Amino acid sequence: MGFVQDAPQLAHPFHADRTLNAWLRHTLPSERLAATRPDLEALGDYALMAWERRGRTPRSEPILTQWDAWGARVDRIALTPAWEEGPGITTRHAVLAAGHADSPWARVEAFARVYLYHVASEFYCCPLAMTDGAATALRASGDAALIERALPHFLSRDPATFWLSGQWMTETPGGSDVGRTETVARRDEHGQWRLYGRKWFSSAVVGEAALALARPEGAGTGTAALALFYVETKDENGAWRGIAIDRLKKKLGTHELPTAEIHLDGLPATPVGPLDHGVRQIAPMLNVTRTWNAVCAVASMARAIALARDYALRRDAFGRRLIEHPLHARTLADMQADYEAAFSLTFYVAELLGRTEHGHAEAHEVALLRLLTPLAKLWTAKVSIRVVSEALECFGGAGYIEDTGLPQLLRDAQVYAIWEGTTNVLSLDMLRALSGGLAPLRQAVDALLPGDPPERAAIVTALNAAESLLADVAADRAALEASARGLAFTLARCMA
Ligand code: MFK
Ligand code: FAD
Repeated sequence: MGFVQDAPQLAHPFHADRTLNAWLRHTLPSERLAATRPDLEALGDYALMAWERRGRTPRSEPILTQWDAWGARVDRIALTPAWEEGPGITTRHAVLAAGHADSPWARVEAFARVYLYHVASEFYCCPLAMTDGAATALRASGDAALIERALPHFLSRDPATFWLSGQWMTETPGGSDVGRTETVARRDEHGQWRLYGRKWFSSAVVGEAALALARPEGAGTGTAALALFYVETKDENGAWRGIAIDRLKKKLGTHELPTAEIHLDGLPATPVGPLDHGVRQIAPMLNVTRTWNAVCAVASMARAIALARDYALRRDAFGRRLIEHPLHARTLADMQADYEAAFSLTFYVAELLGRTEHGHAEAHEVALLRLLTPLAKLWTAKVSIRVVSEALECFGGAGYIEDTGLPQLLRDAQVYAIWEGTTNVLSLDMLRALSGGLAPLRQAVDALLPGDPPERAAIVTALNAAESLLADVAADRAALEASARGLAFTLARCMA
């Protein structure tokens, strides 16, 4: 046999990640970092184990069995090994629960865990994100009975009592425009609300609960007439409660994630808040899942770059290691710069979220959080597709070959820009959040770049240009919307 290339080796995702470690040292008080470290180490170990296992084991996907041998409708979903391990690893290391601890650092400590766990989780982080979002939305609703019922499960540290929640918004007429929701909520003869309709993308169909948008019977059309409902998917015997799983979707990526099309036929439901303005009620969930999305997009970049960097130390071309070629080294450095900027923006949002939730944020920081959440989501999604694609090219032909595990990274990255609000929808959401102008961004730049560092002038110039563009198009809604994506990219780049 002739030459055989060494495979890239994954360095320990926690120990070897100088960006994460530097940020944690900079952000967390030392005693909190010391208390968090064992979970971060363990999640790094798990990520390493999962990557090595992936190289040895053929990939599997969830399988839906709709009928049993005797003709009964069962709708059973067999999950992949990483998903079977999900509840155990998640609860043991408080991947979700840590974010709800009583501390302004809670979100920082939780999102560091998410970042380390995400790629190994095979998108178990998708329902985790939605569960975190559901916990946040229920808390915000102030509904004591629902909080008491669901939060002990959502935030459980015991796999036996841990529940996942779905987020059922998208229907066939609209995923962005949820005002077109067709699912109807109707009271039965006992006064129990029940849901009837079809949810077109349900990614946590294996979850025990969900928050679902539906239109109370007789309510008007449009978004404001929607209500938000809490549902539990199975009865005490484990049978579906008025839910049929029509099929699992065949997707470009996220293959381990069971994303289902479902029909609801009398699913019992409890209103969350008043029987209208359901989108307003679910908004805290949207903002939390969008933050998870940004963290996971950054985690995908980190993984792709770590592998590409290692490979550059092992692969020879033209008499030298790849890393010794100035242009290849420059390519990797540019990817690293994009990733570090995306990381900084995302984890700054995590810091702001924790501070805001615990009443430690100043007024301009609350406005900043509202504005930076869609910007971080839309920006990191796009950068991650670009950086992961570039990382595949760093392997040459091997980057295109399935059993290297690399193509999956690119297929998976594509989803970050689509779900939880597409790039355009989030650019328009930025316009909603910008109604007070750029002042929160300018205050952040002043706080983050004290003195007169060289990058400050360029950022201020870009913000000035964005502000005058906004002023030019403010009176013309069509022009404003057409400019929204460009504006969002400019503002996100400035803040990153
Ligand atoms: C591993 C990675 C982890 C990530 C997990 C991801 C899992 C993926 C699962 C999904 O994809 S779940 C489905 C996600 N779907 C979306 O994100 C929907 C995208 N569409 C939008 O975001 C639209 O902008 C939206 C439906 C929210 C609103 O459309 P409308 O019909 O134009 O509503 P409108 O009247 O502008 O807003 C209704 C209210 O919500 C307003 O408040 P008021 O009633 O008080 O006036 C808005 O201000 C408020 N609102 C909207 N977005 C908000 C918000 N409030 C706070 N934050 C927001 N982001
Ligand atoms: P559309 O809303 O039809 O959008 C089509 C295009 O039009 C997009 O490019 C969009 O940016 C653009 N567009 C729409 N409105 C505007 C506008 N006003 N201005 C400019 N451009 C606009 N949903 C759930 O509810 N729960 C889930 O668990 C879930 N899981 C998912 C899992 C996967 C793998 C995927 C891919 C999707 C999942 N979704 C889920 C659905 C997802 O949230 C929607 O696909 C997404 O919100 C877009 O909605 P849509 O598909 O109807 O596209």
